Amino acid sequence: MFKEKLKKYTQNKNSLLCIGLDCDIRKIPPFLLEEDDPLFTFNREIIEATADLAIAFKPNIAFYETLGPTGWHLLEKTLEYIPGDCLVIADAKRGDIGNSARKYADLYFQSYSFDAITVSPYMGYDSIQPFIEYDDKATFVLCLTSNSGSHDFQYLNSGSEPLYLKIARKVSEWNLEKGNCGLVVGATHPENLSSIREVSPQLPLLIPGIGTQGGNLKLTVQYGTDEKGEGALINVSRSIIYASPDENFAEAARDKALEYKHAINAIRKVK
Ligand code: NUP
Repeated sequence: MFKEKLKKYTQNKNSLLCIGLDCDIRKIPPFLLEEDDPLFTFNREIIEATADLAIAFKPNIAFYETLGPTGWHLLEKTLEYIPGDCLVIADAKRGDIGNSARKYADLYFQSYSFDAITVSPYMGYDSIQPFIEYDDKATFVLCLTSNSGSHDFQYLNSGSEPLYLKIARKVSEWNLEKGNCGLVVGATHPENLSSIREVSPQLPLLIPGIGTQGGNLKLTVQYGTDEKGEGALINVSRSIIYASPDENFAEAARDKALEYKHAINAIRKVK
């Protein structure tokens, strides 16, 4: 079960850190371009250098799909390389009518053995139910995203509350079925995290937006974690994996990951 694994890894590793594997041929250290498979070498080195500090890795599927068949192969090889004591989250943001959503669910949870996936709530329950049916996996529903466009729809008033809170409430209801839902909330809206936590105290939160996007780490950890200082996965992608463009890139990524892990824990402690 995802929630048990999350708790166990959080406690065993004393960490909330999730590392985003958003590998990009234009951003990896140039010396790697001489390798047979530069992106795999990059992912492998990053995973090796940071796996003991992270409770999860989160490949954003766009960075793999963009390469066509080679990308799916890269994803496969990368997944094989991630150790068993790390959760693996497919940041795929899927959502479609039930009949089609089932195919996405089977792809990520059966053909590939991801522990969790991100999905869009826009098409409603039947578009998400096929993911929830996999009771040992987790389904993280976009609630309040980190980008500026989040203001276009997510804050719209839906009755007595903004849409993002309605989503948090609905997902809490869906969670009653199998206890395997979560929410995605951007670290760029830390002040809204506390109301989301209030509405959904039992849901794990996947929180991207720290580092390059400028999210507020202190408030994110304070408001995003549960009463035990757990129940959140704080994602950092570019600020860790591209910490250095030089031969020491993996070491630099490890240093950054350690820095984030410690910074998060220092805030958890005084929460
Ligand atoms: O609201 C969201 N914001 C966000 O950045 C939801 C996401 N899933 N993400 C993803 O998290 C984004 O697509 C990227 O894969 C990662 C953040 O990357 P970075 O800004 O730490 O490099």
